Amino acid sequence: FPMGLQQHRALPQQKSALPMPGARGAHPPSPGEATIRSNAEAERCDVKDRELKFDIIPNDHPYHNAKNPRTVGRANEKLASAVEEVKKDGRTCLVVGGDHSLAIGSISGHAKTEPVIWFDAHADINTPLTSLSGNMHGQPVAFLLKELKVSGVPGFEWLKPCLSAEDIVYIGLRDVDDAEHSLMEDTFKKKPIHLSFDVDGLDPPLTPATGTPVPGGVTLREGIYVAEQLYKTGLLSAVDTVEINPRLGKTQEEVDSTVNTAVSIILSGFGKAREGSHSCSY
Ligand code: Z70
Ligand code: MN
Ligand code: MN
Ligand code: MN
Repeated sequence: FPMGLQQHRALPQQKSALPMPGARGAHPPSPGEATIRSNAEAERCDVKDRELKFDIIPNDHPYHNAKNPRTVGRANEKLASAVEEVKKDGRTCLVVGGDHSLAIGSISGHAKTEPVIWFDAHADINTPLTSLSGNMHGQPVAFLLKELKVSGVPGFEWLKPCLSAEDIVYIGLRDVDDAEHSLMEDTFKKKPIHLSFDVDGLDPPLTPATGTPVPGGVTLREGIYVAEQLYKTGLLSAVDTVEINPRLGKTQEEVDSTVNTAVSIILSGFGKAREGSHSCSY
């Protein structure tokens, strides 16, 4: 978070660029683009806008269950070059789509392939063979992963998969197809997790007996949620809980609340569910 703040202060120097793949390639800029630009400029971002125009390829027959492969493939080829240019220009690249199939070009163009955070309800890891909808926006991760070796798709002759399974982290998944689930099990090796939990990450009133409290921390509910979810992975294999210092409590109450907070976090990490430890009968 401090880094975020610093970045905010540094905004006057910040350059960004928008290779806008407006599906219709319309000029002048759409109201959405104008809104983004004016807001970004009000924050003193130096905005350099690029508008990409895409061709609709006629007779773009499906490749297995991938619809419009040539149109989507060529569009992504253009987008990849645009993103590459933006990065060469030393800018932070913002792409405003479009559907999620544009990540194929955007991530490919980002070249050295930095780790990717895939924030989505969906895993988007269907292949042209497994997709039930045929929608390309449900497939970009499969196209990008070296492990899945998607190839032979017309329109994507230019594409070299650039992501390894360990480069991608999903956040928000809650609608994963059966085939996607199997693909993910095969692709993402499950590794043991080590949780190193400093109680000063929590909001100070929860753990007053700690050395360096900082306002604005995580709530107890959020802290417990993290530990519960890690327990549920079945992969939590070591836990540190640190910076609990009863000698720093000004009152017995402060000591107790600190200890109780730490205990709730620990127990959640070891499988205590908030609704109690009843066995499930429904
Ligand atoms: C489904 C499919 C999806 C976004 C829906 C849904 C995928 N798994 N992705 N909306 N962005 O069609 O492959
Ligand atoms: Mn998506
Ligand atoms: Mn989605
Ligand atoms: Mn600390």
